[in-house]
Amino acid sequence: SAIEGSKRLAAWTAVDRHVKSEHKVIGIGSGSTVPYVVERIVAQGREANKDRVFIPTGFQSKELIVKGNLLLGDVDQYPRIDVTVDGADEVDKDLNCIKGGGACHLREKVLAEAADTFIVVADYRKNSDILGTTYKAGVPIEVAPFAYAKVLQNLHAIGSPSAVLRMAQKKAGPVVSDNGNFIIDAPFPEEDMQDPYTLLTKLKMLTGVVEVGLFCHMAKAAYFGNQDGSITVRW
Ligand code: DER
Repeated sequence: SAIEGSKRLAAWTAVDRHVKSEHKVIGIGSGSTVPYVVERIVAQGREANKDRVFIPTGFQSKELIVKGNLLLGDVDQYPRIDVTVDGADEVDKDLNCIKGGGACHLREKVLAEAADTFIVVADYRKNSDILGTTYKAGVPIEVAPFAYAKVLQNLHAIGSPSAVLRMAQKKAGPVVSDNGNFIIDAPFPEEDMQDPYTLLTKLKMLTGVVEVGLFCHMAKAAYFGNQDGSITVRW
């Protein structure tokens, strides 16, 4: 499909440009675009990958690394990462991202911050001016299960009356992250989404919030595959 092709184009272009032979510790994100990232890294060959280590951002990410016969590493052992490549749910004109559609944004943000270079790869649906234009489910917020009702109450009071606990599709009850926490999806009006950093600081202060799916001032570049087979790069 055009969307899969655009994901692959974004991923392959980003890997070709940013995962070079001198890069040895590589953070691998989560979602449906990063499989093309791993595919392209594997295609660099055994020689290029033999002295590299790959750090996952969750169970799905770990499986990609293992299935790619790449060496799995832990962020405890490799706190400094050369480059992290990850997807996003939406990217604005200043490269701020909504992330967490896959409920993986806590570990993703740790590896994005730990990397010298953090690169976002996405299909054309994610390329926006203002966050919230295309990704309408709201800001993903990872919360301690004990506190979720209180966080929901506070979100309703500070401008997200439609904030909801993310319920699982193929499991009774809420989505549970790889860290054993719940996810709340909190839609905010456009004026809040125009200043994602201010919103991020407000949300992080809510007691019980573990991490917020707003990645501000973190991405060095974003690669978007377009419907017509071209590529858009923003930095
Ligand atoms: O949860 C995330 O942030 C993931 O990176 C994910 O949302 C990316 O989306 P994708 O499946 O469209 O790559």
